[in-house]
Amino acid sequence: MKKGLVTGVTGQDGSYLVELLLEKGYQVWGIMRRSSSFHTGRIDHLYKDPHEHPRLRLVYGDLTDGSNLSIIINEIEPDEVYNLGAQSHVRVSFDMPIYTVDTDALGTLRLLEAIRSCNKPAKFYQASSSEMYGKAVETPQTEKTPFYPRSPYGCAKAYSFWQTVNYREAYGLFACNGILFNHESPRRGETFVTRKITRAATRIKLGLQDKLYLGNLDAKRDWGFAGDYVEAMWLMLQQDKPDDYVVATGESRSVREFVKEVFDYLDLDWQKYVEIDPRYFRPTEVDYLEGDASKARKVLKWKPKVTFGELVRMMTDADMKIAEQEKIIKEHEEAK
Ligand code: NAP
Ligand code: G4F
Repeated sequence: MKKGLVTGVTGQDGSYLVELLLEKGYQVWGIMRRSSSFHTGRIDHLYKDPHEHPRLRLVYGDLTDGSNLSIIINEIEPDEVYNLGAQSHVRVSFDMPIYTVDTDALGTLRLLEAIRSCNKPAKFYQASSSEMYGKAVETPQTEKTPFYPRSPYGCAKAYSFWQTVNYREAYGLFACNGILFNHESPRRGETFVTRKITRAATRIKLGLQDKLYLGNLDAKRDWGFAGDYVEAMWLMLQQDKPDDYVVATGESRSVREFVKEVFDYLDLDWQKYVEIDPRYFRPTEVDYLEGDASKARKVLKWKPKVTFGELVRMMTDADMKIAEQEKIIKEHEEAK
């Protein structure tokens, strides 16, 4: 039975990837940070019943703690390591640059060192990001497009990208970068713009909220579905040779278009509810991302399945269910 180890297991992608690896018959270990509150909501359905999923184990660890990563890797001797753990919020990386670099850049290096010094070095997947293209020098972006990162997060990811390439070339590690463009889902963190919009719009529809405050509506992103993208991660590690791949839909839309699509779906006029709050502007913005995933299509035989419209409806429907529950609780409390 193949052994997979996933950092960032409690995050959006971690939860979809673990589902995929379990489906494929892997024994899976997830590295989880210690927290003072529960943060396993995205994977509770996978590990709460150990009889149903005896092949998922969670261990405590942190990308800032190299000795802990070495111990975990040496004990488990995984076949495949997926490094999804990160301080993944671009705006927050301006507030916490040192922590972001420690986790997202040095954390990758710590993991690569732990793998290199293991008796049986695992195949390695690095969660690289389209944020590395930043002030993009060409459109669409491919594996050959030079990087121009625009945030501490983007710089940290560019560092990890090159360390991954260098460990492949210097030590012969089977190490791959997935350069993933934005991917969303009902499990997306609520402070990323898509989920912020679907949460707010559904609450507005049910009278639970009056306004939605956003930053730059002109930024354009290539948005896909997270469930599709984790399949590309897995495929990269099943190839004969390690390599780097762009994973994207090839379609780009502005934040304004995403807002309109969601509000239209709910039969609401977005202009009545959306206001601009400069707090959400970034010191340097990434204006326009659009990926060319031709290489992934050709070599991995991967393509996205969920369309933009389907993604919007999937997220809005899921958040409507949450808003309905919130409304019931509110009415119950008001009746007391
Ligand atoms: P996410 O939902 O924010 O999940 C991040 C995960 O990393 C969480 O499990 C988090 O744990 C964990 N983590 C944070 N700091 C850590 C640390 N110091 N040590 C160990 N774990 C830590 O992010 P995502 O959307 O799933 O993204 C997965 C990866 O892909 C990230 O590396 C992200 O940068 C990258 N990426 C994402 C996208 C996208 O559009 N989603 C695109 C390109 C690349 P807690 O639950 O404890 O916070
Ligand atoms: O949803 P976002 O915060 O995602 P961003 O910055 O593109 O980063 C995400 O995708 C990257 C891949 O390219 C990942 F590597 C990264 O980990 C993360 O998953 O913001 C998208 C756009 C930005 O241009 C931002 O300025 O939306 C704009 N925006 C406008 N108003 C807002 C808001 N973003 C957020 N988070 N909140 C707002 O109120």
